[in-house]
Amino acid sequence: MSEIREIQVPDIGDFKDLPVIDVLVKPGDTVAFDEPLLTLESDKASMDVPSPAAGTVVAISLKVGDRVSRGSAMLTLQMAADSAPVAPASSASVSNVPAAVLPEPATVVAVAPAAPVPAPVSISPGVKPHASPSVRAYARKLGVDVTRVVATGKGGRLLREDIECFIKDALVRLDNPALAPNSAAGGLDLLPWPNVDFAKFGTIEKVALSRIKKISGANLARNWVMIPHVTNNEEADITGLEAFRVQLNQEGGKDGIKYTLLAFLIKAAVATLKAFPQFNSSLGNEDGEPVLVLKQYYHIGFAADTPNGLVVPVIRDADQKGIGQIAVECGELARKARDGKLGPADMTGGTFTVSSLGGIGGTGFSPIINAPEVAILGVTRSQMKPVWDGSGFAPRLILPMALSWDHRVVDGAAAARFLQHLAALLADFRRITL
Ligand code: CAO
Repeated sequence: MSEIREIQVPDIGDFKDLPVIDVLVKPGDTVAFDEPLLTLESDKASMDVPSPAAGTVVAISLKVGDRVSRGSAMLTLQMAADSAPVAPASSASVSNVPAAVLPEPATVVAVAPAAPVPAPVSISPGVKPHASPSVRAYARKLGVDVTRVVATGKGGRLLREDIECFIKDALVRLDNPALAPNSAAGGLDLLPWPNVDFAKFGTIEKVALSRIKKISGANLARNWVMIPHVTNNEEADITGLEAFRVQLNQEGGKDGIKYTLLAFLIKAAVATLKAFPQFNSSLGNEDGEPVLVLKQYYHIGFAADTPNGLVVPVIRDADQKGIGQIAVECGELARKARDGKLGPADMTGGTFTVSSLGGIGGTGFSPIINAPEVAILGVTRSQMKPVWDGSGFAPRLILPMALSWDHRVVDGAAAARFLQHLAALLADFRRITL
């Protein structure tokens, strides 16, 4: 018989004694890895606590209204036979499961191919979504009609942050007539999303979106609609860099580090951001006036593909780290991302993002900016190409690069110079020391 384990509240940042506002499972329910088990509420947000493993709920250890902190017992779970162990097995039949760390909702990935991204959730006008009493009270207090709010919680439940998103969105629309519906200034007076019964046309299967996909979908849709994106393309000759990287890896070295192209890209991006500070900024607001917040730190996010969706872990202070250390940290963070173990601190504070599809393929794409950043670099697979050197064609390894940037902050000439600078660094990495 499979093992029964006690599941505890994971790392919830600095929060303590948070009230349980909803218990989403009951004894006998089967749960999948990452499926929300209960909802906690802080003064700032409500958060779903995901299951760290797949299995069947044996017993619930708490009820709505109880207060919990990291390590509080939530429930006991009979582990699914094929469930990956979430903790070193204890000799007892009931053991503690250490915290899987909750990703911070607002900072989960905001990059994707540039094809229009359908919102992963929908509003049914006039239909009241399921919401806890405290969320309803919160909506009433702020005068929000819950039937107009996009619910992103499990099973279409309305969360406190859905109300906040709705209000922020309304405020932005007030400030920006072009986004207001029915605006004389040409607003986004969109048709409702088509509600099609696909089963009429053939066999279908419905699959629930992962929590990460729901959150990232909402972020992507907002970023795509609200940021005036432009994408510039450039090619970098990385023949010498790739030879150097391969040589470093063949030497093996005492440290056994795998030097990745991504690590070199991050280092070169930092040097380029230093030369073009407006790309390392965010749009802010000071007394109602827009301001540009230029950051003097270089925290570089990188898009990581995981079974549950895209996330963007952040390499902090990349300017102060060597390429070896960046490569090691990228490897560790990518592993944590795939295991669903990234914590809020791993994903916050990014100032610029690199999205590398090179290991997979492609000749180009337009990444969506990871707001509140103002630019993102996308790279695809490098290829040997014949390049005219003045007297003949020489085989050179060419890396396609795409830079998406926010036209409220940057303009096309600056973006072209940024990419030229980056391409020159990648073509001759010695320039990085200048
Ligand atoms: N061109 C050619 N080959 C490349 C390359 C490029 N631009 N970048 C990487 N490669 C090769 C590497 O040389 C390596 O090959 P070897 O194993 O033979 O050495 C292989 O691809 C894997 O590379 P890697 O170990 O360096 O990993 P990575 O840096 O390519 O990827 C990570 C790491 C986390 C970026 C990746 O796992 C990932 O998640 N990528 C997807 C990101 C994504 O989805 N972005 C799109 C967001 S928009 O929806």
